[in-house]
Amino acid sequence: MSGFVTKPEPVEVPGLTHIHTGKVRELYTDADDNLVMVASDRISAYDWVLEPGIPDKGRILTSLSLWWFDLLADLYPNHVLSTDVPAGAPADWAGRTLVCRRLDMVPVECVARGYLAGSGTVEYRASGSVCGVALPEGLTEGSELPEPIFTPATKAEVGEHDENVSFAYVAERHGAELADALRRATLSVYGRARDIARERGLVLADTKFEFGLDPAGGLVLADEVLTPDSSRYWPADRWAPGHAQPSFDKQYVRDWLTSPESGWDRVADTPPPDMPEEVVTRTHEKYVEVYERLTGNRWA
Ligand code: Q0Z
Repeated sequence: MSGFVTKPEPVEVPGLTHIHTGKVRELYTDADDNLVMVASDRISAYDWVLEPGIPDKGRILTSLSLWWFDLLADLYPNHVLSTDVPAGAPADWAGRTLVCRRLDMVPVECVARGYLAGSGTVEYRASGSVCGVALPEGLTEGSELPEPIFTPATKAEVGEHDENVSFAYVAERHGAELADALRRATLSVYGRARDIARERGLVLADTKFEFGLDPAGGLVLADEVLTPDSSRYWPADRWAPGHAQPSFDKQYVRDWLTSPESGWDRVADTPPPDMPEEVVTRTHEKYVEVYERLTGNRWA
């Protein structure tokens, strides 16, 4: 178990009810029973939330999520109602707050993978398949898959990792029709995003979506979409199967944390030390870079 070095106290805002502190985001409800998602500058690595925050991270990820929601709107509707800062909330919530329609969430983490990485590689090496999807022989860490696959997971208890499940399990639990709709939605949104990212020099290796149901039963894209926190982006010009690919956003953090310089013992379950200024600065630059590469806009 791990988590926060010190769990942040949620900001109290009159008229809002705080309902959840995530690793890097806060969730509130408002008087209209809408949800208010507030992205912080917190960053996590190796399951720990580190100090200090990364300047602009909350606003960059919120901007990216909005940019993707717009690009995907012809495929699926999304839960965003407004980017207005609720009355009485701190001014620094601007740009990192999304007011969202409260949906009946489907409790399935809808993961699409176009490349083999991380837990997918571990499972493939042991069984030749990922979440029950059989894959050809000869793949290695970083390989592109013959076609993207849907690898659902179930949200774990606080502090635990999501658990990969088979498509058959999702169908059993939620019905074949919904399972099929989730798979189709996940793969169509991933395919669109992968192609757009690739044109901009980024490999979108995998990503996780969460869907809600609108009152009529249609799927609605919810949560955050296609941010570096919910997705693996790799620089395309450095992509080469056969070894772990550098993460676009967190590579400096991970490299420093696992180097002797940090003095941190990952195995001992002790909190990591504060990041040095240079790691924060270089990581900030990577978030700006992923934003600028994807959107073609300058960050500031
Ligand atoms: C999203 C989460 C966050 C911590 C619930 N539109 C929606 N309707 C109902 N529920 C949700 C949403 Cl987005 C919902 N989460 C994830 C977000 C902080 C956890 F900002 N939990």
